[in-house]
Amino acid sequence: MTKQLSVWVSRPLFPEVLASLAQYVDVRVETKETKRTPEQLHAKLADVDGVIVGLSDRIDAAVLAGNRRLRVIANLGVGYNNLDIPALTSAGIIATNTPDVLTQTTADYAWALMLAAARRVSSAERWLRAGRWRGGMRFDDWLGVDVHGKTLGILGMGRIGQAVARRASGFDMPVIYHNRSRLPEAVERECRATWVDKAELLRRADHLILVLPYSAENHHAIGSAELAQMKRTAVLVNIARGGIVDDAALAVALREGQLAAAGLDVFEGEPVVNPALRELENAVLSPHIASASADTRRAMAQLAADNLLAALGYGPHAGHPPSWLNPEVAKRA
Ligand code: 8YV
Repeated sequence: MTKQLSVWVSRPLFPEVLASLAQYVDVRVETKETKRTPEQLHAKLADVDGVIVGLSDRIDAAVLAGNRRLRVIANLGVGYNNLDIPALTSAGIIATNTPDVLTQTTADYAWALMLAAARRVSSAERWLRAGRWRGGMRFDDWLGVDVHGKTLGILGMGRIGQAVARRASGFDMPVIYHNRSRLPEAVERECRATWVDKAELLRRADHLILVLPYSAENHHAIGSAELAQMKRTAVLVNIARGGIVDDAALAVALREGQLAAAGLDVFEGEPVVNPALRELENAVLSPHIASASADTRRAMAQLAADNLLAALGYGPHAGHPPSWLNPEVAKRA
C-alpha cells in the first residue's frame, strides 16, 4: 500500500526500527553513511516529509532553501551542532535529538579511554601482536600513570559529565569540574564534585575528560595555551566533539611530553584524523564510538524514529516528539 508521507534515512539503521517507521510512512534508506555535499542533501530533502540524519549531515539554510515540504529532522545523537536550529525554526521544521538514552554508555566509554590511555593498553597490545614480547622485559617497562586516587577533572558537567563523575567514587578519585554555571549543591554532593575555574581545572586535574557541547565559543577550548597549564603526567580524554581540542597542538604536546597521554574518540575534520596524532604511541584513538553499544545504538535509533513519527502525527506521542529541540515551532502535523 502506498503511504501518504515519505521519509529519508541517511544511513542504515536497525531493521526493527525501520519496520516501526514503515508501519506509517514510506521509508527510503541509504545503504551507507557518507559525507554529502549541501547540494546532495538539498536534493535528498526536496521530496520527503521527514528525515533521520546524523553528525555528518550538515543541515543549514542553504540546504533547506526552497523546501516547502519537510516537517521534521530527527538527529541521531544528543549533540546537534550539525543542525542550524535557528534556520530550521524559521522554516517551521521540527528538530529533535537523542538525549538520555546514551548517557551511561558514553560515560562508560570515557572511562574506557581514560584507563586505556593511562595504562597504555592499546600500545601494549600493538607491541604484543607484533611479536615483540620475547622475554627479558624490564621491571620498569610499560609504566603508565595511576587512575585510582588521582584527581578527576571534568570540563562540561551536563548529563554525561555527571555520569562520568558518579563513577569516580569506586576509584577513590576526588572530582573537580568546570562549567559555565555551577550545578545545584544537591547535584554537586551527589556527584561528589567541586566547581573550580578553568585555570584551576587545567592545573589540578590528573585526568581531564572533555564532555562539553561544540559551539563557536568552545572551538579550541583546549589549545596550546591550555595544554601548557596541565601536568606533564596528565591524561586528556575527548569524547565531546572534534574542534573542542586543537588536534595539531595536542599532537605537539603529546610528542614533547607536556602531557602523558590522550584518549580521543572525536577529531577535527573527522573521519580524517590528523596524521601527527596517528603516529603517537601515547594517544589512544577510536572512530567516534562512545555511544556504540548494541543496546544504546538501538535505543538512539528508536528514539529518533519515535521523534520523527510523533512530529508527523503518528504513534503514541503523536504531536509531541519526546525530545523536541525547538518546541516554538507550531505543530503542523
Ligand atoms: C553520535 C554523538 O551521534 O550523541 C552524540 O552527540 O556524538 C554520538 O552518539 C553517534 O556516534 C553517531 O554518529
